[in-house]
Parts: sequence; C-alpha cells; structure tokens
Amino acid sequence: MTNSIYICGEWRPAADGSTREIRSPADGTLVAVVSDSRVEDALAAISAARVAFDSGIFSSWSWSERSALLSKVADFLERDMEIVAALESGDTGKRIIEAKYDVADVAATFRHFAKLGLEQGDRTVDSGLPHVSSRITQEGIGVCSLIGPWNYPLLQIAWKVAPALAAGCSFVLKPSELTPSTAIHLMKLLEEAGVPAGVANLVTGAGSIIGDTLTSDPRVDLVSFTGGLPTGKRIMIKAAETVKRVALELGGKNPNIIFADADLDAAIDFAVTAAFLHSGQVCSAGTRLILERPIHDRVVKEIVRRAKLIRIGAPADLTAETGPLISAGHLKKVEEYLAKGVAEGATLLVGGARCAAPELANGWFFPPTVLDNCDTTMYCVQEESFGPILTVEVFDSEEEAIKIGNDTIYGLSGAVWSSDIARTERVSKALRHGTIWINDYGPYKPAAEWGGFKASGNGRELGHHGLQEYLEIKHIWTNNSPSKSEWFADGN
Ligand code: TXE
Repeated sequence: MTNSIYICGEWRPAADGSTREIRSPADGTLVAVVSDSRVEDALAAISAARVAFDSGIFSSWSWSERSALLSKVADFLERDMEIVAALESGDTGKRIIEAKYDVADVAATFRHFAKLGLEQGDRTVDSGLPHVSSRITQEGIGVCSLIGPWNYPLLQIAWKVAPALAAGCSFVLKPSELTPSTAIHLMKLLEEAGVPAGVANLVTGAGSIIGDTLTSDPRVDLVSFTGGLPTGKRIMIKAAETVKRVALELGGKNPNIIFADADLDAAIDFAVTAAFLHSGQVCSAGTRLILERPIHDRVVKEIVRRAKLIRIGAPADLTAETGPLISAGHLKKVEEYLAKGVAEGATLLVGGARCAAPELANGWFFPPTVLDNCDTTMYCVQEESFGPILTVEVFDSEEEAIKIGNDTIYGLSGAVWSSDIARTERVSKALRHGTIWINDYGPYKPAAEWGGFKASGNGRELGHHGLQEYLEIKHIWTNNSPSKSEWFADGN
C-alpha cells in the first residue's frame, strides 16, 4: 500500500513518493510496499493532530462516548481476527496462532480502557470555605507521538492508542518500519468506528528519518515509546527541549531465579518458554536463568535437551513452535552477542549458529542457545540480545540470588521459584523489577500495570496508570460569592 500515510482522514503517499519494501523474515518474500514518510509528512501529521485536539472535535466527547468507541474497535478487531493475524504474521514471521493470541490481547486492551474510561470522573476537595467549590478534573494531555517496536507490533501500539483515545487525545502513530501492516489496518478500524478526522494519524517509515521530528516538535505534548535503550535515551533528550511528558518501555534483562525446593518440572518447563518464546524477541523474556547450585546440573541438562526439541519454522509450517528473528541486522546482532559471550568465557551448550536446514536458508532463523558458566561481569549477562540466548548463573544463598537478580541496569520483570512462600515474598519484594512472577513466568493482564524500574523505562502502560499517562490534571476553584481579598490596601 504505497498510500499508507494517514493524515486528517486521508490516505496519501510520502511527500516525495518514497516507498519501503516489507519482506518476510521467514523467507525474504515481498509482503508489502509502504510509504516511507519524510519529515514533511511527520510535520503534516502533527499539524492535523494539533488542530483536531485544539478544536475539541474529540477531546470534548464524554468519557462514556469515548468508551463506546473503544468497545467498537474491540468488536472490529475480533471480527477481523483472521485478516489482522495474517498481516502480523506476514511482517514478523511469527506463527498465525501466536498472531491470533496477540490480536485477542489487542482487543482485550481496548476493552480494558473502555471500562476504565467509564470509571473516570471529577473529584471534589474540601475548599474550607462555604462559598467555594474546589474540584479536580482530568483531561487529555493533547497531541501524542506514539512510537512502536517490531516484536509485538499491534499489541505494543494498542497499549498506547487505546488509552490515548480513552483520554480524548489526538495522536501521530509511527509503527516500526519493519512491521507497519497491522497499524495500517488499525487506522481503518478507527475510521470505521467513528474517530473524527485528524484525531488518529499514521506515518509509516524510519525513526532515523522522522523520529526527531515526532519527539521534538513543540506541538507534541507527550511521547510514548517502546523500543531499544539507545533510542529511548535519545527521545528523552529530544523531548526535554520542550519539557514533554515521556513514557518509555525499553526492554529488560530479566532474572528467572530457581531455588532447589521449587517444583522443578514446572520451573524447567517455564524456563524454556521464558527464554525461547518468539525466539527470545520479548522484552520480558527470561534470558537470565539463576539457579541454586545443587540443582544446576539437573536443570541445565534438561533445558538443553528441551532446547534441542524446539521446532523452528516459517508461519506456513504448521509443526513449527517458533519462528525467525526479525531481520538480517538483528540476526547479526545476536550472532555478535553470542561470540562476545563465548569470548568472555561462557560455555556454549546448545545452539549457537544460524539454522542450516535448506528450508530455513532464506530466513533469519537462529536456534535456542544456552550459555553456561556466566556471571554478572559478562556482556552477555548485562546486555539485551533480544534473541533466543539463555545465560546461566548460580547462587549459594537467598541474599546472593537477590544480589545477582538486581545486578543489571534494567528492571522490567523477573521470576522466583520456590515452595517456601515466605521466601518467595521476601525475594519478590527485594527484586527491583516492574513485574515479578512467583512460581510462574510470563502472564500479564490489561488491568495490571506494565513497565520498568531503572533503565527499563519510565511510566507504566496498562492498568490504571496506563491511562494516567495520557491525562493532565486540572484544579478548578469556583468562588460562588466573590468579595475583595483586602490583602493590599486599596487606598480608599
Ligand atoms: O529498536 P529501535 P531496534 C531492543 C532490542 C533490540 C534493540 C534494537 O534489544 O535488539 O532494541 O532494536 C523507532 N526517534 N528492543 O533497532 O531503534 C523505530 O523506527 C524516534 C526492545 O529495532 O529502538 C521503531 O519504530 N523513534 C523492545 C522504534 O523506534 C525512533 C522492542 C523501535 O526501534 C528513532 C524492540 C528516533 N531517533 C527492540 N530511531 C522492547 N522494549 O520490547 C528509531 N526509532
């Protein structure tokens, strides 16, 4: 779709006609050709969003009207499940079934914010004066730049679009240049649901070209971004010039701590899923396995056995359990990361080289890989690979497990496995990560906040706070019986 830029209710090409090919990471086939936005396009989208917001065309809708709109979008997503899942699978190479789970989660996100919107209302505070009413209202923050990643393209965008709409904001959405197809479809659904022209705008294209415009333009009030740490830091700096609100989700280096008294069958099974689901391209992936020393050999042996069994393939392969990495560039990054780990002294137990099978030769496939004998001084333990690489560390005491689990600049998520409930409570409290799973790994709920401590970002998505990000708070003081203050003498 070479007219994939959507501004003020109209589809258009890039200002200079530039286009970008989207190719399947599974076999390199052409999936789509989309507009490659220029700075002029980003500026036009921001203008449209600003005019729409300031006109009140949508921001003046009541909470319940906007909630009804979000419910409609959820209905449409469920109606278009097959279409949207196929688009997502085409861009990302993930299995159709996984893409369908994602679309269901996207619909659930819209429903969550629809419900939350209905719970909003003004709050009165005691003014201390009988003739004065004092109330706190909340209103949409304004124009939002919403920038998404490629691993869960539509879901990560939905975590931003749904609360922005619930709050009455206008926005410019920029999906990852690698995975724009579902964002394009979403705009069609928003239009069908009745979002007024100019409220929802889409620019497809590269952050390197339009990112700085979206994050520094003075007409933008908030930037919400999910992606890599270096880009997140740059966005904060750009946004600082006009003191925009910034919400960042920048990934994690998530500890999965297993004590010897845990249910090891369950812990091992979840450790495999935590590390290798979606080939490790998950911000909350359990990439750091931290084992109590006595169980190290047993757990590692079993994980290596299980890793070898994981079937890798393209979406068309119905026996496949996981798919490719997103791009050639990302594959190279994962390979370099692994080489560094081995050079630092980690022991490669399984995986470690690009998949050689002829049917995978045209895609970016990398097998589940386990690095043993790791410690927190190593690059592979500290830095995100965003690939299917699991590092293994050991500990001898609860204190050491906590220390290792917190020894990272990131703080997105982590897990603790033990049959000692008092211990799991102590450890979960001591871990400095935004989500902690006890005897589990991975579930999340739209009603529960999601986000990170430390360099994993700031702000929260989902839950109640996921809506607060998009709201400004206003105190309205009404004097129903004005009289002179008499602070200064009036000379009469
Ligand atoms: O991310 P980028 P990349 C991590 C993961 C991965 C690394 C790099 O470790 O290997 O980031 O991935 C847009 N201003 N995560 O290079 O560049 C870009 O167009 C504004 C974790 O793909 O951060 C895309 O839309 N935007 C993560 C988005 O930022 C800019 C998920 C993400 O791209 C921009 C993905 C700029 N200057 C990767 N430059 C998670 N938290 O889940 C680029 N972009």
